[in-house]
Amino acid sequence: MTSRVHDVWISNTEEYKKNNFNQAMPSRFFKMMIKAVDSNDDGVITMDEYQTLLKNIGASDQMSAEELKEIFDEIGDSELNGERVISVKSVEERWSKYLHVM
Ligand SMILES: [Ca+2]
Repeated sequence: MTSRVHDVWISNTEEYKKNNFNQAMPSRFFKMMIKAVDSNDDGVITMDEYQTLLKNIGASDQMSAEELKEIFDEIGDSELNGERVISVKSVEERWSKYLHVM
């Protein structure tokens, strides 16, 4: 969990928080972020969903499709329709300490 793509992921998220939820409680932000990225609320994050989030926050130029795939290959922990996806549960466990929210 120390790769460059992971750092990009974290900095994107921090940027998103700063721009959109600067006043929000960290735990509230975290819930909002999960809700924003898992847009169909099925408990897993797909590459499409994450790409959509990047677009929505104007950060789609910060991460190439290759880097995104790298992230999902590295930290994806389950599969959906043959595609590597990240479960919301693992995001909660892994990122809470990076984002200092729990
Ligand atoms: Ca989803």
